[in-house]
Amino acid sequence: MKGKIGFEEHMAIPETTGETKDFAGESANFNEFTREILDLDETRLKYMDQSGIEMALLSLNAPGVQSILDTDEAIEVARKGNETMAGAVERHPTRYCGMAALPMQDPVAAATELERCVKELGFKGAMVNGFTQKDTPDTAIYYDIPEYREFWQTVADLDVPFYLHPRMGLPSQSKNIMDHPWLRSSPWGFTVETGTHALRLCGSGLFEDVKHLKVVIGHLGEFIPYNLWRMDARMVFSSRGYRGSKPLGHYFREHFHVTTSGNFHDSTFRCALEELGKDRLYFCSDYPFERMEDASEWFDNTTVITDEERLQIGRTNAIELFKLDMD
Ligand code: GRE
Ligand code: ZN
Repeated sequence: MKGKIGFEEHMAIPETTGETKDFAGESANFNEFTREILDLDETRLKYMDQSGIEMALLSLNAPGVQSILDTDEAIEVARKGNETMAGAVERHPTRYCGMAALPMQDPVAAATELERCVKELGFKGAMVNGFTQKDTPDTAIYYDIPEYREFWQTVADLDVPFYLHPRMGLPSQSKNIMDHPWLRSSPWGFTVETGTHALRLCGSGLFEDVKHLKVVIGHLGEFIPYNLWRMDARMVFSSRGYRGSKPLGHYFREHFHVTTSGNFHDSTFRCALEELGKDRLYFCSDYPFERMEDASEWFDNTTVITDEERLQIGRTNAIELFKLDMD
């Protein structure tokens, strides 16, 4: 399919390539990977052309800004990442848009940077890589806490989607899997971490305090669609600490949007589609952690959807969600 739009399409700046090394080093040639994630011109555009991706909404790699302990440095790195994206958008306005990196260490600074990115740079949303560390390494701040309500109000006022992207959990929070490092990483831990954060948002009353928020998660919903029925069923008996006035599934269906990033598989897709409906699903690749070609080869050919639905999930849903100036 030509004309696809992807919005979990990562880039990096030299300041943020370091922590990605551990992941790329597991499988790929790190030098080649680094070249790909830093490149915003020929190579990336060539892969996009080859796989029928017309437009990529760029985002800074994980954990990126979220693992920087010093708040001033986080503000500076987010800004530099965003300026680098803005430069690429300027060079290739029909191929790229920006998703803001945000210094969540300081919710006011994060809101200010988002507003700057949307209003001055024309960015279409934000991508944040999970909880933030701050001041000391063993900190994990999640955004359901009251200190972030005003930040969320800014997101809602700007009316842009907020993409909650994975990162690895802290060692102190992963004691039960410390002797199995792969369980902390992308095969499992990323999803558990991000799914948990998404559920914290749902269960915190956030979506009642701040109306009209749109949150995006990738990897076909970080396990949540598969388990949504059971969670609501069990919470009839066990909902201590839950602060929503409606069932979990209500908030998830109302406020969350789900992408195919890094999860190119029919039966998982079928489940997400059945639970959420075609209006809530979107194509994304997760380049360069995945190959655009693999994402597209699967998406373009899966028989789970009709060609009409392919166009919707691969393109028009994203145009609507991000209010892109495209047909
Ligand atoms: C990602 O950003 O999506 C990612 C990583 C590391 C490994 C796999 C992966 O940051 O998908
Ligand atoms: Zn990703």
